Amino acid sequence: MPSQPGDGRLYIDGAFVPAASGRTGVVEEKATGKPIGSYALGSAADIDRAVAAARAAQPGWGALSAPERAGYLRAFCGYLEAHYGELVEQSMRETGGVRAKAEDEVGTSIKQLALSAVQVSENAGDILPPYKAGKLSLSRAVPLGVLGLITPWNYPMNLAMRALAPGLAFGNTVVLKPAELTPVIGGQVLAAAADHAGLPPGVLNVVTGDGPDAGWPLARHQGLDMLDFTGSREVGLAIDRAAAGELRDIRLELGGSNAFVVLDDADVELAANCAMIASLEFQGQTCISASRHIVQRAVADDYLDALTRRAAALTVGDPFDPGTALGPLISAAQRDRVHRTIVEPSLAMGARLVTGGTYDGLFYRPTVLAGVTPEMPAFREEIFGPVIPVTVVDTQAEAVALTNGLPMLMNSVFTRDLIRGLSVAEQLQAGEVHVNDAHARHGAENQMPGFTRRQWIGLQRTPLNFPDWATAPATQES
Ligand code: TXE
Repeated sequence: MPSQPGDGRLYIDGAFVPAASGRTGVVEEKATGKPIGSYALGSAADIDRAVAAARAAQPGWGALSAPERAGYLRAFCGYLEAHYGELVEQSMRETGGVRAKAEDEVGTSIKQLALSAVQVSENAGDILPPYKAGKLSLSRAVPLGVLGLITPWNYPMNLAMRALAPGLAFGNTVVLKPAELTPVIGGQVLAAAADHAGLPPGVLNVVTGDGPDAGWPLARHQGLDMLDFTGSREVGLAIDRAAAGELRDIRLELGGSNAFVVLDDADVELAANCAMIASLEFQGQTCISASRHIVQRAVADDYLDALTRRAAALTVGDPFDPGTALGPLISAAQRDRVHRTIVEPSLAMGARLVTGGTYDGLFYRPTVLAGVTPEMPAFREEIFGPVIPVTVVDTQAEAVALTNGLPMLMNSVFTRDLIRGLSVAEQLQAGEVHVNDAHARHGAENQMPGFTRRQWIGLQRTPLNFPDWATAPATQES
């Protein structure tokens, strides 16, 4: 039976079905709190059926020829392209992000699918060097089998797609459990696209529901060949601990406290401009957000001034208003986490509020905190909100040591000397470092996981082409 995204059904074995519990939850527009749909509250029984369907479908899907699988992926992609405008607006309502953020999310998902449709025929295997006379040695790439995906609410479609698309391309089948705050754009839409594209039953299954009732049974399911989880450290660690000793293939992308390092020869206006993207894009609710700004004393006052002029000028409000730079936070729980467990305790420990620090409902003003020290939560925690904590250091070596003292995903370094920037980048223990740039998406983070660890360094030589936030605060770079 066909389905409309938002109608509260699961997608299992090629059919749109109610949850075994018969229960549904309400999908809300984040800026207004208005109900905009429903989602099924799946549980262990639904997960069991979905994994069984994916298991049954996998041998047939894995045995298809590369052009056949590519054809399905192109049809899947075609559905997203045909519904691009609606999907962007669905993402804006469900996540609270402004249009540029939603376009980035849906656009990146489309590109990922297009890329995977080509990757279908890559990496098929190798002919190995001959080690024994008279023998031809081959390596043949084979699918892992059934993948379980648990995804978060911040970039719901894109973070599902970066595993879903290459996973399907290489002959795996999938059970997806999207975040309960964004079940339509992160799950039901993908089920509708798969159904429309005519994917064989069981190749993609979508079980919506909350973390403990639907996520945990999927994370622990012994019928999976690989689990891919993107979300909080707490849940990721619980999954990791529970799986210890099981020799299961688990891939976790958790949070971190990313650093934004401003050295004493930096162009502070450029750095402050980039900081608006790095720390405030999507209200700071991005795993690669700059969560702590580490600044050398010689430029600290100028940097703080440049930051504050920009942050204070930004408009917070309805994401559909083109003048809005920051929409609402995702939930009251997230707002309380930012305000009560990060901003307030840091102020009590001696940080100075330079701008912001107030909210109206889910709308949180861009906030700059000065005098932040490494013991404060504003320095230690992944903030996941529109807060810029500034910590002053005397030397470059101190900046590097402080940065490396906490887990992180991505850092930025600002200096007029590119060789110095490269040298500092090499000393930072992050998966990705940008010199004189915000967390520019050069696509590395959306590539398939490989079998080697890679560090990405971006050297920005030419002027950046996004607006100067001092004069054009109303638009947001995607
Ligand atoms: O994450 P959760 P939350 C960080 C960020 C944020 C914090 C909390 O710091 O403030 O996490 O966000 C599912 N077993 N990131 O509470 O709970 C859940 O249903 C199995 C960083 O929303 O980890 C959802 O699908 N699954 C991150 C997914 O896990 C469980 C993005 C993520 O939710 C589960 C999001 C359980 N017991 C938050 N409990 C990033 N790296 O981008 C929940 N889930």
